[in-house]
Amino acid sequence: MLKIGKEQFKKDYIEKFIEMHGTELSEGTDYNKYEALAGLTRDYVVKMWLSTNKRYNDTGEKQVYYFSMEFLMGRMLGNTLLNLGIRDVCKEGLSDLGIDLERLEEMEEDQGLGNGGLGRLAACFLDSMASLNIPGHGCGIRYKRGFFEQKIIDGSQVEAPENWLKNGNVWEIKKPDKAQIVKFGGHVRVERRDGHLIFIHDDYEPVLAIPYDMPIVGYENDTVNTLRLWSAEPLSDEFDFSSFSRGEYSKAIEYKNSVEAISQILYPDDTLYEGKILRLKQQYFFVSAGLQSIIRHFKNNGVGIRDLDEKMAIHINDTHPALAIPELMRILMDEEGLGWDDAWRITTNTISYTNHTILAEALEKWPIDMFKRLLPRIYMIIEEINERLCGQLWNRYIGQWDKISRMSILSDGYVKMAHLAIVGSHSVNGVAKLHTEILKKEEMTDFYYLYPRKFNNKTNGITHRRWLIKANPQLTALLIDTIGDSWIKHPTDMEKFERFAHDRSVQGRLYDIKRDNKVRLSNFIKRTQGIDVDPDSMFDVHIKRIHAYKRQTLNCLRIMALYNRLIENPNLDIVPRTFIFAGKAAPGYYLAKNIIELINSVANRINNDPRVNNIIKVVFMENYRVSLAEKIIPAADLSEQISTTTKEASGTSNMKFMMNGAVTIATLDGANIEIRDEVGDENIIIFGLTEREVLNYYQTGGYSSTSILSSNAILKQVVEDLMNGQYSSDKDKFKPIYESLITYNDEFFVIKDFDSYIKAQGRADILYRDFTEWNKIAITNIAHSGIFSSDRTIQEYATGIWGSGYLYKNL
Ligand code: 26V
Repeated sequence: MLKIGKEQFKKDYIEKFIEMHGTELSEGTDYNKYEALAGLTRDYVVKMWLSTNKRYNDTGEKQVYYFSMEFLMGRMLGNTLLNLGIRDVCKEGLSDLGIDLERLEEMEEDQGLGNGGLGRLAACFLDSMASLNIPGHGCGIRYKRGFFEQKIIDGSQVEAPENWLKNGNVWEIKKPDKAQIVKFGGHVRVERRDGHLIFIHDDYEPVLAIPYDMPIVGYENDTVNTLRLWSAEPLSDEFDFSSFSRGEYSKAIEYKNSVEAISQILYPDDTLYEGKILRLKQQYFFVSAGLQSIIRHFKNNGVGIRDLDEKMAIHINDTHPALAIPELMRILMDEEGLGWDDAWRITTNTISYTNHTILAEALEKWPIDMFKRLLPRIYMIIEEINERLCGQLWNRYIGQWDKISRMSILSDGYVKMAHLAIVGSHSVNGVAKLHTEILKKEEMTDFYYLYPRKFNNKTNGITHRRWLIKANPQLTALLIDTIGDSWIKHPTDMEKFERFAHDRSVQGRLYDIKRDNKVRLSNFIKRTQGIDVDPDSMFDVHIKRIHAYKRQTLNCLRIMALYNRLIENPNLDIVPRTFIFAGKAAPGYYLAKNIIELINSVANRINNDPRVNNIIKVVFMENYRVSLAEKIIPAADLSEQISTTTKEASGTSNMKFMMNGAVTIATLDGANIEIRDEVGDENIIIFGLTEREVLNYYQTGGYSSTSILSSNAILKQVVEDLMNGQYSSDKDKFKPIYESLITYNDEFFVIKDFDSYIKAQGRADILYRDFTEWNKIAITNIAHSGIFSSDRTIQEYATGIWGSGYLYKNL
């Protein structure tokens, strides 16, 4: 454990400041002060980092590598200090120097190298692996431009380029000596040498992959793991690469630009698959660089190539890094000289795969022509994997050609990445019980029958260190005061808090904490959005990517309905509410952008209507990101988790909200089901179609949104309001939404679930008025949230999939 007293810290800090900036502390800006604190923190971390690596080399423990196209880390400083166990000391020391720690923490740019749930999950997992002493490291891409910055201009989303590296990044260390070369394009020649076939890759375009390492500090345990992000650079001129054309200036520039493009941008899409060659390049780039560096590391440490599967576990976060399978085969065969069977054994023993969505439009498949041209050797290996798979299927499913072609990795002119991932790994998991069942019974059922033992569930989790201890210090203090602090290392100990569910004084303290958080958020909303909101109203929060299946439309329609009711009856007895939305739409997702416009139009209308604006308010908060979520979630009363049942694989904000004492209004989808199972029906508000009903509609039809509309006057009115100029002088403005509901028969059952949603919101109103009941529910939710710590999830991965970590060794 790092032991640093306040006086020592102050001395170190002042010295660091002067060393970095060459001026006195008193002359520094807040940003300078942040840089010095972050730089000092890094110095503290570095020694531990080295000794952790030394320990891993000495013990020879199995190492886990988490490959992901996205890591949504957010800010690093606060959580690193917290995990080092010195955040309080720093806070006091800085305060002696007249500096506010939180103000410095606010100076840090979010590291937003991800779209949403999948990227944030990767970040929570890194924190949990380090905190559980599991040797687990991240491998990804150092995008120069993270997720775009969202601006709302005249109610519409406008995307601005993001530039998180503009002031440098104190957390990373560039490691040019560990660079790797990744080869694209060219041709593969086969030669026979000493009775073996060897594959020679000519005329390829070489790309230099440079790693940047970031320390991932475990919670008070002296462990520092590594997040290694790769950046693409052209090979420098000194390099002699005969097979690649040089000398021509314009070609050289073209080469430089095409290489640099690889780590330039994060694709801002989290559902729609697009066959963009740059994305395929990105995937192979980081997978190849990562695997080469891992294998080089083990070889340098004397690990025999045939023992690799005992020394490493490679996890692929969705199919995006699935090229790890053929790439590992290539390295083992072409570079290390193993035969197919040995290489295959090692590869499949090493690799495991998580699926994060069943949305068909998100399933990756690459046009074979494109694939072959970009990755000729990798394609050959995939062809061989597929040959062997199909051979197996022919023997097993004699004459069932349809089934065999359905399951093939190569079919209809495409490489199907999910099939590759399933075939080439030893474990396939879903991210919540329902999701895993749907994978087994519906989406991947053919493969489930072929490999029943590969399939398993690992319900998602979130790190309670960031999402509770860091984000909600007052609630943390209340927990420690009432039940002690054992839950920090053993989050399920939070159950002890349930004893206080009916304790009036604890209820009162919880209420006060929530109110303080709401006041803070209200001030922030005033400062950033210029809107006055009432901290005594219910904060009803819907924050996540904007997507039709997440049904921000459903939420918006009920606000429109409520508005109509209030206009009709200004004395309507309802709980005053502040409706808070935030989320980004993919730049090319027209409908999602239209939903943002609708929310903003409704906000504009309601917030400026004196007949209602002291009862309800609507706020769309700009530029949703990790640091904003950390401000909003602790202030939420009601958590909106209203996706179309079967569509949300898990959800993770649902867990963050419950842990912060919000009450959930939800469909029985994703992990909402497990939350319900934990807290009981009386402590959650459930509505909407069941899984069966939804699947029935999808499979057998029979749904008609218009026929429901004709029997519900309130709903009919709000749907008309979309098109009658009520919310825009341009009557066609919300036509995309209208058409999705009516013309295209409401794919996500917004119309169907409307009535049951309104009733559920009525129940929320009744509960909220009952102070004791509401706070009892909040306490119960907090008490049962420990199981949703990503520590539990990671423990399950370690023992059930990776065969790594302390608990595994002691089984
Ligand atoms: C998918 C795709 C599809 C093709 C092109 C680009 C691209 C980029 C990212 C993704 C990932 C989308 C999947 C995702 O984020 N799923 C979410 O994963 C969360 C963590 O498991 C889970 O809680 C959410 O329910 C799920 O939507």
